[in-house]
Amino acid sequence: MLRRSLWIVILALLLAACGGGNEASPGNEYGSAGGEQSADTPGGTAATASGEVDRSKLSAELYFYNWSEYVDPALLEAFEAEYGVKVILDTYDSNEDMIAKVRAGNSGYDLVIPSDYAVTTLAQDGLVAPLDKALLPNITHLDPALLDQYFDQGNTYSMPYMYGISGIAYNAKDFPNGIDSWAALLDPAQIEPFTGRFSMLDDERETPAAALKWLGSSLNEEDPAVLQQAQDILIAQKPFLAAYNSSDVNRKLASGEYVLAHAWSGMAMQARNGLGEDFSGNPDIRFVIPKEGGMIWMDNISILKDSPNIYTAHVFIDFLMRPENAAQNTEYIGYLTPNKDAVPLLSQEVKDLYAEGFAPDETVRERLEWAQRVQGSTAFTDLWTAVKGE
Ligand code: SPD
Repeated sequence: MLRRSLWIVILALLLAACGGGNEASPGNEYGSAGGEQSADTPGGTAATASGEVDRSKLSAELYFYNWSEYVDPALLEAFEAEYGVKVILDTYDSNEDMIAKVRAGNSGYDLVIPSDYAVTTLAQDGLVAPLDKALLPNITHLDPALLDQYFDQGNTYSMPYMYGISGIAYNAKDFPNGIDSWAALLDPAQIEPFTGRFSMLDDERETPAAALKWLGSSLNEEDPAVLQQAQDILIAQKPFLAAYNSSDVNRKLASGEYVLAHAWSGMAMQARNGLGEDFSGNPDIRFVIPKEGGMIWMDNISILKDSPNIYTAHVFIDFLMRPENAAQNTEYIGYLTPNKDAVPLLSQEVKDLYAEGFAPDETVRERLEWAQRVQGSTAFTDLWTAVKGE
């Protein structure tokens, strides 16, 4: 009897030793067996609703594919310091570039940040993994009004990361009377004096949206005749344009190289305030949503279906949703946080800039529109290809 118990103890010790200790195992957080497991079947004690993390299941690395200049690097360091997981960041500047990379397969990324309509695309194409809400207890800090949106009802595949608006950033020294219309960027008579000193976003939904709004249309308009007009406007603008640019508009506005730009609100905020130790801001930068209206959008964090690190990816998302981390990130990148408990933690400086126009007030909200995606339609891709190829 005694001998049998001893064998059971020895067997248990051997099994525990084979199961591995608390060290992270590169490439696959579930150990050396190599098989992919979903967060729904985590194969052991999961992170619980109390926020406990099972460190034995963490991977050594996490590959994060994000928009450029869209996360405070100090937060990635803090995550590594707390959990021993190195976050490797790679960046893109448009949803379409990100989707193309992910669609090609074997991207190697665990996490991506698709905007609203791009979440739907990734979900419909089966490229993102369903989220395990039990591993995301900090979801309680998110503003319920920003959950359950049209592009991912039930937040099956995505958690809100940041949201923002698309309008015009400009230098008040060059435009002392301000700007109130897309004509400032699209009317040849108005842009001719600023030839080579302004940019438009390099984005197949954003830039047609500016032209459509100037025409008085919805930014989701797909009537071929209206789209042709928008295309003509953008082609007529090209000789005056410095560039289509979605990457370093912040720096170029801050330095004075651009006097005017089609910009995302946070990018304009960075031009005004600077970005960490990367560059200093310019106090003359302003941001406006033209009277004809503009886009409101939300970027979301999703886990790729073929991620080998699904558990660790959940831990990272939950870490970003801690109010203090969401506030730190928002302070750094200047967009708008969907984290209601982070808002009171923001500095007065950021709140003042929001009030000055870098965030929409009630009146501005009324002229904002979300981008919808018509499944199977290539209307905007076709328009953009024609404009860029001209
Ligand atoms: N540099 C980070 C920019 C993030 C902007 N994403 C918004 C896209 C909306 N169409």
